[in-house]
Amino acid sequence: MKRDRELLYDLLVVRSVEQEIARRYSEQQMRCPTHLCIGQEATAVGVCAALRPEDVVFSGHRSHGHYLAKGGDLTAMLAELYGRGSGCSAGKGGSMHLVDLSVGFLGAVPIVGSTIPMAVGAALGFLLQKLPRVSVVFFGDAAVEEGVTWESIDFALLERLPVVFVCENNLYSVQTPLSARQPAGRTIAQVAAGHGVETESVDGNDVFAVQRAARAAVDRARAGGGPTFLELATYRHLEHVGPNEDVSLGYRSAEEVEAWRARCPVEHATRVLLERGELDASELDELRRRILRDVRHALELARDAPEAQGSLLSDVFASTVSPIDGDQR
Ligand SMILES: Cc1ncc(C[n+]2csc(CCOP(=O)(O)OP(=O)(O)O)c2C)c(N)n1
Ligand SMILES: [Mg+2]
Repeated sequence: MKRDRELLYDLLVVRSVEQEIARRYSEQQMRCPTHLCIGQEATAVGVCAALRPEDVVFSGHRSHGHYLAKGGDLTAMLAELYGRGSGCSAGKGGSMHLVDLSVGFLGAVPIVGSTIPMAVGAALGFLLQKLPRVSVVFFGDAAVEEGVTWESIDFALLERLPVVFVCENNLYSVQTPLSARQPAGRTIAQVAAGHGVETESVDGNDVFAVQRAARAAVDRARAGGGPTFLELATYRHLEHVGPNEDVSLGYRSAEEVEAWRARCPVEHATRVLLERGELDASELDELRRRILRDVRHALELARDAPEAQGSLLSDVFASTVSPIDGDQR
């Protein structure tokens, strides 16, 4: 568990990193599609705060917050976005293929739903090896429309695996709202509970509530109580992919975006700590300045690092396949 001040610090870091990426993106030096998590930071920070270093985390296409909250190396992440050899995937994966094995961030994969069975596999490994470790997977509301999600949950239930399924429900899959994808009058949490998995719905923009719910789920998993499904209600402020606002596209209203911006997770945590007198305005300014300086320093290191070298076929399982004769194995 982290103290409330530490949670705020982590939120400020993730927000600052995302804002700086957004600011630099138009320079055209980061050449990978980039899904920012501005507006959703509390899910990553709250859940990861409930974990031990030896626990593991999986994620999908919108993974910066998850990677950073688990302790992933910032410069290596930014170098990955810049396609540098020092990137966490050697500059060949980009924003959607983050990994930092040293802190248990076992990986992000952009195929929707694909890391859910991987997280279940890691949890099975922990059970078989009798290791008191927990596996967590973050996914969006679109992943509950993939069959593999429910197959994975069924198996996790059957084997009472130490895994926590974290659904970040931001109401949209790209530009399609849940209401156009799911039958009316049924929530994701109800579908999960219908499968028999312990389920909790939480305000995903309240980092304190997220940490509490995650802690209960993680403790249960570690104690042999099996999996939990957390549905965290949240909202992305910017476009699905890229650094821009997108109200002009017309798939969501300005009023809706405004209403969720008013529930910003970073502002919420800031307000709570200021009101409690655990932080004052000048400390906050100083904290923000220090974080921004460190983030900009990391960005410069990443940007100025040498470009990725070597073959695209190195570091992949299929490295024995010739690019000319694909049948040769
Ligand atoms: C299996 C699969 N189908 C389609 C896509 C294309 N795609 C990329 S992101 C995305 C939407 C994902 O929405 P959600 O899971 O709710 O996450 P969010 O982007 O809202 O964070 C889709 C359909 C994909 N990557 N993988
Ligand atoms: Mg979504």
